[in-house]
Amino acid sequence: MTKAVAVRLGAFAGAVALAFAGAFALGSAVDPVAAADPAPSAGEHADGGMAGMHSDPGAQPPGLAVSQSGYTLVPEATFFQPGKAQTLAFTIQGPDGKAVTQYTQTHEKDLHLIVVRRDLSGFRHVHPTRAADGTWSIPFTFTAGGQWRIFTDFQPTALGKTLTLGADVNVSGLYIPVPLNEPASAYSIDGYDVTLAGSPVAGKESELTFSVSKAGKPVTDLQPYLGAFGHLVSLRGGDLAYLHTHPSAEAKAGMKGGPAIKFGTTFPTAGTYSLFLDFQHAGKVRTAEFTVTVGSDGTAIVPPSELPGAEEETPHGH
Ligand SMILES: [Cu+2]
Repeated sequence: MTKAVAVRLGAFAGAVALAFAGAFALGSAVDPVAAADPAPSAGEHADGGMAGMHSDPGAQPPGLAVSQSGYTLVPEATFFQPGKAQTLAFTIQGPDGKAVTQYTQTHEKDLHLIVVRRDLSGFRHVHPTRAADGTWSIPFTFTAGGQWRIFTDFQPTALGKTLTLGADVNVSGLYIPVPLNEPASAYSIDGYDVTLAGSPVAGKESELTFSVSKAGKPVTDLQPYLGAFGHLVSLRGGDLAYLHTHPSAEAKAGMKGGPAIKFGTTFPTAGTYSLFLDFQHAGKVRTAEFTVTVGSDGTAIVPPSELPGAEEETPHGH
């Protein structure tokens, strides 16, 4: 491990342990360290995904820092009450110290906001609105006490590449951590059953296939949501490093998708990841959650024989 990485990891751990003021001070202090890093390798991709990770093993995945490439996430408030509608507001401060107001859309939005408690419960993917002065805000209700992480996924026009900056905020009240789901290949929500198949290998692009069914019938009319039939956010266990992937197939208004949604995802390291799949059907966006163990040898999430193959499955009446 290089010294720069050690310093950054140490500062990050400290930031987590401290209250917000300390966290942001450390966040700023960390940035010069990042700036002192060698130039990004040719493998570093402009899409902010993890595609370039394996070509530069020393690089940090997105979402671990409050400040990167001269841009800093500055929350307006970092203390909240649970169970109460409040305003979650922040700015993205640019290299000139001013709030950024020029963004390039990614997945049909200028900025994507992911909010999740540090135990990976309470996941939300929402889209705040931006005021003329660059302040982003959204009414938000934190469901329970604890330390929560907010991720902002955006592309400043001046930078020309996507950044994911993250910061912790505090929600008062009793904190009862929720254990992760056991690794499983099926998840049910609101009458929808979602299965997951794949054999992810650390450091390589792996195909993940989700299949959506309802009452035993494959859903074949998934609706486009933000330009795709599904959005997948994966968070690494232990540090909540962030991967946002979307299907290679574009989805336009009026198109129908499903039951299968395929993603090419590169998990940077072996370990446990929490996967959150947003999909839209009948006008509503739902999130399916999976715990996935990624190995270095491509072990199947579940034997394919146990999965309902999207193509083979024959819907039938009763
Ligand atoms: Cu979004």
